[in-house]
Amino acid sequence: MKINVVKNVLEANDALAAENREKLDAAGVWCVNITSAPGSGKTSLLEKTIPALAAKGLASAVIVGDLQTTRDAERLGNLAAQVTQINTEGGCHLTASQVAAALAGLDLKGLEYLFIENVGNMVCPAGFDLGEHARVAMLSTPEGDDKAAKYNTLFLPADAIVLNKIELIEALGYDKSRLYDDLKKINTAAPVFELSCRTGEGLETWLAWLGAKRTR
Ligand SMILES: Nc1nc2c(ncn2[C@@H]2O[C@H](COP(=O)(O)OP(=O)(O)O)[C@@H](O)[C@H]2O)c(=O)[nH]1
Ligand SMILES: [Mg+2]
Repeated sequence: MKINVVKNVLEANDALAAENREKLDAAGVWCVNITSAPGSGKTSLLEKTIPALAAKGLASAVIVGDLQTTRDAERLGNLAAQVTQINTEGGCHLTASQVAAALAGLDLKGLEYLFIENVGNMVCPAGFDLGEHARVAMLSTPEGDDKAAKYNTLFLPADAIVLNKIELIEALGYDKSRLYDDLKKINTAAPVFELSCRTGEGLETWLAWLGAKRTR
């Protein structure tokens, strides 16, 4: 008799994440999981990204994770084709099973992109595959230029890194060379997008990356 043993929580999560990815692949939906500290600008980035994609005829859905409230879903409700809010009620990251439940409630037909805004946290989301095709780790200048080094597990598996609030760089004395020096030791494959959701600077390059990756 063959006995299957699920070794740990992460293994069970990974199996469900693979199912999520298969479902998204079958529907032709490309999924991006955005992680950062609270306040880096994840929702702001989606507020800019989703209408820009819609203007190119590309429809997006969002799954947004927070401990409580539907505030981010309300911010994105009029912009995205579909929005689902997951309240983790204390959980510090989303899991593949929560995303599977959210996917069951989404109509994937006609969607090109699914964005997952993970719970604001630089530690817990790192180990949990949700079934995404790309993982985006976000930083913002007010957090300080040492955060990639301190929270390296978030940046190790990232397919892209976003540095937001770039228009504040001088006022804050943010030293970009410290970030890039740290990233040389953590992740040299991921492109870094310096942008500002406030001024719009740098958003075109980010949008071009989203378009090119999805097509591939
Ligand atoms: N100055 C500045 N503020 C920003 C920028 N992007 C977002 N914010 C502000 O940062 C705060 C947190 O943004 P939010 O999108 O809610 O972050 P989230 O918690 O990561 O989803 C809000 O007050 C935003 O208006 C930016 O590029 N520049
Ligand atoms: Mg948010």
